[in-house]
Amino acid sequence: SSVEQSYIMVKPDGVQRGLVGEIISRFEKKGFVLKGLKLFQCPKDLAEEHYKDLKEKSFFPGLIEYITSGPVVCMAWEGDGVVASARKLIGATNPLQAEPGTIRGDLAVQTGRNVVHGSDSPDNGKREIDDKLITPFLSVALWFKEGELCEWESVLTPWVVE
Ligand code: DAT
Ligand code: MG
Repeated sequence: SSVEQSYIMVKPDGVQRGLVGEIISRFEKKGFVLKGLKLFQCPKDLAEEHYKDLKEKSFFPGLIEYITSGPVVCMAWEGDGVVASARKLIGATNPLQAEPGTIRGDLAVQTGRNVVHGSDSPDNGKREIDDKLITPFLSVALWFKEGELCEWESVLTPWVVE
């Protein structure tokens, strides 16, 4: 797909706390289109690759332990401007600084238990979901395998974008 996609993940605390439906609902209601969805136990090597830019941070071992501590819900959401918009819907990394109305602002209190991930750039969206546009013949995307994404059009799209 050539349209922008964001990798959104309900982290293990969000799954344990029963927030999966609530979090999915916010992206559905906004008008983005779900192209991939699965419950998944993240292995340690994938968690380390996903967060590789943070590997020198003191909190890195705790972050990896947290992300691998239980199942996560992996999602691919598509739409115009979805990456930046999803970051706004999610709110600031520290939930105490996240605005009310955002997912973290409404549902979380601590940076180390901030319930959800969202891609920070369109290129990272591709790296996390579907990187065939970067490397046409070799997919090395992190969270979804070949065949796990659905190519479909929502009948609502013409009512969301003109
Ligand atoms: P974000 O998830 O908002 O993109 P990030 O990419 O800077 O934030 O960090 C990834 C995750 O790492 C973040 O969601 C929670 C954890 N993290 C970041 N900074 C932290 C800190 N100072 N202490 C503990 N965990 C932290
Ligand atoms: Mg980030």
